[in-house]
Amino acid sequence: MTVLDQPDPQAPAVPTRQAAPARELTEQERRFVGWHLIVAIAALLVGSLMGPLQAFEYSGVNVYPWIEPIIHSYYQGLTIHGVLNALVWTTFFIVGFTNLTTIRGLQRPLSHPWINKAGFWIMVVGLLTAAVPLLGNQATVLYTFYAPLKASWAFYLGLTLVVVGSWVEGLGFYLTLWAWRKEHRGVRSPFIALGGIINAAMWQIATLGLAASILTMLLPWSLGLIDGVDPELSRTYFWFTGHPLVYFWLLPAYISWYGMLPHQAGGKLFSDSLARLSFWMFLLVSVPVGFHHQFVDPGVPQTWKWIHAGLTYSVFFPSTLTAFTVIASLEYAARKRGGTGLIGWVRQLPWTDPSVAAQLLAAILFMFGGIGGLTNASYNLNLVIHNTAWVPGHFHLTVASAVTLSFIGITYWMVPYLMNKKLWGPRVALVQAWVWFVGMIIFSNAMHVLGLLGAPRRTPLGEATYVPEAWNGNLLRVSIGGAILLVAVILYGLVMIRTAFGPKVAPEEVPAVPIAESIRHPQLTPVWLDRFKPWLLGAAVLLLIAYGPQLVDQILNMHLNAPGASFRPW
Ligand code: HAS
Repeated sequence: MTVLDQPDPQAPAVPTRQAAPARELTEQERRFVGWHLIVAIAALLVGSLMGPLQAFEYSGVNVYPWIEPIIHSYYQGLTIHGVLNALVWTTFFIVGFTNLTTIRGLQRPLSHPWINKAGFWIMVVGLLTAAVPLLGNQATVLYTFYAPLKASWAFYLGLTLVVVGSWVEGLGFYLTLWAWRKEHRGVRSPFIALGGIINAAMWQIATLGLAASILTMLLPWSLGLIDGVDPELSRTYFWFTGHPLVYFWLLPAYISWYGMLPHQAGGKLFSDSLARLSFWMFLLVSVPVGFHHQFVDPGVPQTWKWIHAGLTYSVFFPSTLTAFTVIASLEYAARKRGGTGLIGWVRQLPWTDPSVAAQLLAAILFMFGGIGGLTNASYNLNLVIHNTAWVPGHFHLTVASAVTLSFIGITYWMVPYLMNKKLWGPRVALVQAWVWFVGMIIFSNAMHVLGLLGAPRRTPLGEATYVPEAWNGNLLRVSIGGAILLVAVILYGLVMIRTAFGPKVAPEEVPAVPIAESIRHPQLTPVWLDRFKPWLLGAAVLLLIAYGPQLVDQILNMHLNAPGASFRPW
């Protein structure tokens, strides 16, 4: 027994932990969550096939002329890759996963399941609407769709519907939490449910920027109702949403790292209070940092860039808190399994479990992605790396590793759970996680180095005439990393498809949702870490201070004079 297992003599009396059997999801609920995952995984597999094409292009292997009837250019491939992987895979996975964490965390059905169903179908209609111009080369505007690049109206409408659908599902989550709280007065909300719902609330605040951009400018412009757009204002709106978007992706991985992975590793959550604190901090400071993506934009005064740079350092804090708490939880688990030594305990973690290994490898890569984020956030260092290959290097360690590899790890228990199946080829799944890890190290390291050497991002460098000798080795390493990642994607597809089409097993053979108990009873968590109001109020005030004056100024000085169509470069 470790010190942490001994009862705290100062602790107030708390209700004993419920011994009642856990309420797992019903068949119908599993099917509903499963539909989200089908769309998500299909988007990941298709989108990921586009990535290596760009990586190969870097070393001069240009496959686009061969696939011309389907994909017309490097830029169309890049747009499909970004939209499917960064927007569709993530959003559908996250909303599906939040359904699961809400239902399983609160141990009750959704209070208004029809609201969530309506939300899901709105998202699907939106996706199909956006897919038509995307595949038809009428929305080759990259995943950031900066004006004055102009897409078909259907692309903007489709994206709007996906966001609206996610809001509607969010409403379903709030109502369910509200119903649960009425039934459990004075009881702390279970962490995995609360975490998902904080993320949904942060997403709703964040996407106000996107809504303003599309509804007041991009959609009317693409429909010909207004003649032009204001590119600066549209970028400001975009990054109002764009930076918190990265935490919308990240927080479900954090739910798993805090609330599930410790259990999978054989231990407990080190601190329920710290886990909640980090989620509330994300709600507070995720949004008012968007100008760190606009350090070089001429229309934003320097003072505001400095303010957002400072706030960016505060959004660093909940992640360092996460590193501390999750590593402490893992150490606790490993020592229980006999681990010893300052870092020797790491060996005792269940590395042969593909779900655990994928998430650990994702978190290790995130340490490097996080350091890169710190570099990006420094106003002066950002001038060196902005718009270079460094930036995709950074986000392949974050969204494509910390997030995507974690989600992949989660699907290794979640898909069998939802479908009453056994995971096909656990060894193949384990190899898949390691192949991803190795491929990503090679790929992202080369991209970072290329960025420092001055290689621009979003450029078919294989075609460029100005490539200096010093870039060549790194361009080749990008292609090699891309090829290894392609193998990892194929292995993932194989495991998922074979699992989905494998035989059903008896319900008792299907592992339950892994939920980590916290070392201290959650009831000992301070009540202010369980309340939405103070944090929402704080977020609104901070947002008004950090964005209000600039938004008012940019709106009052708006110039709708960028015509758009003449800028189509494809
Ligand atoms: Fe970023 C650009 C700053 C995090 C994604 N970022 C991007 C873009 C994307 C992106 C997609 O300040 C490009 C957008 C575009 O297309 O233009 N980013 C940051 C900062 C952080 C950060 C300060 N980014 C993320 C995350 C992302 C993401 C997370 C996706 C999910 N980023 C920037 C800036 C730019 C930028 C500028 C603009 C660049 C430019 O000029 O264009 C921080 O939140 C990072 C904090 C992270 C840490 C790491 C903590 C480590 C943990 C792991 C613990 C390890 C464990 C494993 C548990 C402090 C939690 C233990 C293992 C055992 C075996 C024991």
